[in-house]
Amino acid sequence: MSKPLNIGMIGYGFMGKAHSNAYRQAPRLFELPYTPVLKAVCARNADKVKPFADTWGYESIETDWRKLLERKDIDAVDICTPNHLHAEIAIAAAAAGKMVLCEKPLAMNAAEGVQMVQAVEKAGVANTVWYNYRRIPAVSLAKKIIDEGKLGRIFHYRAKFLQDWTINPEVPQGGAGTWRLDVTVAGSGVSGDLLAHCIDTALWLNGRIDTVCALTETFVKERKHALTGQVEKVGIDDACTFFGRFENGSLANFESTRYARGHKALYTFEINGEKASIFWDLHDLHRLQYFDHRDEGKLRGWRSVHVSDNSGEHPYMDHWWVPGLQIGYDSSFTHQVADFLINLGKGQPTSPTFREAYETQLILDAILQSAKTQQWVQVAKG
Ligand code: SOE
Repeated sequence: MSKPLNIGMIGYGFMGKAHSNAYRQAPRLFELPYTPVLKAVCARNADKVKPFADTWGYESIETDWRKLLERKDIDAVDICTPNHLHAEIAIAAAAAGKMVLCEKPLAMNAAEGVQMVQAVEKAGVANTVWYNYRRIPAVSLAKKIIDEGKLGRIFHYRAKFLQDWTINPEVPQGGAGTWRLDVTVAGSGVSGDLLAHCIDTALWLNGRIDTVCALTETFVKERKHALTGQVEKVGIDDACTFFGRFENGSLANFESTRYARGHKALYTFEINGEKASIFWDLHDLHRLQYFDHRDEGKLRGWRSVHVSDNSGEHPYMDHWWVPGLQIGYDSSFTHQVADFLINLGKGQPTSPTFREAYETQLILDAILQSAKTQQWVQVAKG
């Protein structure tokens, strides 16, 4: 018998929608020891949050997150707010004995991140950070292939996350939808927003990054602030490129920008090993490209694996349709809910935990420090 797990979600933007959809989908597709119950959604504006609650079937609304944390009928708090509120809410939620699921990036910086780790570990509450791309089946398959040793020694890890939605200088900073451009709310620019995903996947697939050397640029130096109406200095990084070295000796080459005209969410990674290479592209997310040097010479070439086999060979796909029919971006969140609840049933953590996501914060801090000082920086040990 599946037991109810009462969710209290804070925030209702793009991620609120993605997570709510996942809570609805997961128990219908997976056999779970707990069933998410959408108890309450919280946001400051009741008029705005009420239609959201009705659409997704939340039983109630709150307009003060502290009230939500006081409620005895909430088991798990899902933080979908802008980044500057993650730490305060997560620390209070853990102290109130709630499980915490936090949107990425974990925190504004590593100093905040470590306090969040300490809070959930002290309280002994289940926790996870929504680095959803790990759970795209093709990416999960990449992990399986690497862990099986198919690539052999890894030489290169190359990742990019390219967008183009802030090229227009008229795009404001601050406010709903554009808070990602306000450094006091987002903490950083593309590094915390986009590179954070690339780093999380890389840590999972290829291990710890030891040293980094980064370059950042803010192409539009001033923007109108949506809340104050004033033209203000822009404090975020619009673009960030970094090199580095993984602990396993392989070289890191990462780039993210919101100024790559024509690219909306081009997240790609390529890993080159001694025996084989893999390549993945978010715009073609159900495919994993694989090259194996051990193949017979005359047939050797890149294979495009359509990750849709439902016999158990392809991660998660036995819960979906018949072979050949693909699934999308939204499913990565559904998989995270399913994994979280299955692990909860077994008393096991769900990766990335706050502690694991803190590693990403340490790298982000090192990147920004390197860009500022124009020096190579050793990543602090977590
Ligand atoms: C930014 O545009 C954004 O929505 C990120 O905040 C998400 O984390 C990423 O998955 C897609 O792009």
